[in-house]
Amino acid sequence: NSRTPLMVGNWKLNLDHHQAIQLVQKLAWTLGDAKHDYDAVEVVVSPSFTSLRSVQTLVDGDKLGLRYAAQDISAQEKGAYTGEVSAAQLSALGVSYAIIGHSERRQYHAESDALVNAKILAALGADITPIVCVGEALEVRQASEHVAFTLAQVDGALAGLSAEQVAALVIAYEPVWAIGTGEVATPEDAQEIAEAIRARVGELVGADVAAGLRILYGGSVKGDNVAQIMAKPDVDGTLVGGASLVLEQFAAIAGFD
Ligand code: G2H
Repeated sequence: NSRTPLMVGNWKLNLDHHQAIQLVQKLAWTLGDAKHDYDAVEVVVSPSFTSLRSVQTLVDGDKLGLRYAAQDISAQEKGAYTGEVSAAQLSALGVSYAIIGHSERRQYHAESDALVNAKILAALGADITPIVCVGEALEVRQASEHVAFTLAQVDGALAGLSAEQVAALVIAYEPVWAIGTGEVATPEDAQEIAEAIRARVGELVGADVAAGLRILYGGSVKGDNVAQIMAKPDVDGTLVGGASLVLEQFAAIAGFD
């Protein structure tokens, strides 16, 4: 099955590298004790850039089965881009995924669909799997324009990508009004958009790629709501913020089945 469930913990701007090592170590032990099958449910954590090297070196993800994601990635390859971190640099650290176009990047750093598109290409060029985030704000949902809005973001993010390139990425639907607010989109809301995204990807690059594409839901996912969300046919995983910082919560999410 090309759509192996994928659980991603997005730690956002939390934890220094000592704390990051501790949490990743405890998570690895907890999942190890539970005999977690990483081939059945992929588990990824996304610490700050400053912690990636530490977690990679001290808690060997390859041995454990855990994978790591960066929370962002530069669209640039190298050169005079102060503060940026490149795909090649992340790849050299053994980072497998990059979260791209998270709503917080779009909101606080004015990231456009065009920049998201460029970052996707940069990640793919270094064999890093993009986790491309899309989703609407509250006003958009209240105006019942959430499907059209989200699909326009998908179009912008995937513009010019080949079928092969789209097959190598993951899309995460995160309604902005459900992020960190305790408001969870209903499983039906998540399914509605995931299904629409899959259909749009089918139109863009073909039904085969769409059928194999992993689509995640993100927004106040917790141990006690993950099963209902995962039960939806077009939802293949979750992108978890707050609850991924709580060991018991994220371990429960990783073992949802
Ligand atoms: C959405 C999500 C993780 P939370 O941003 O990306 O965060 O689970 O805290 O709503």
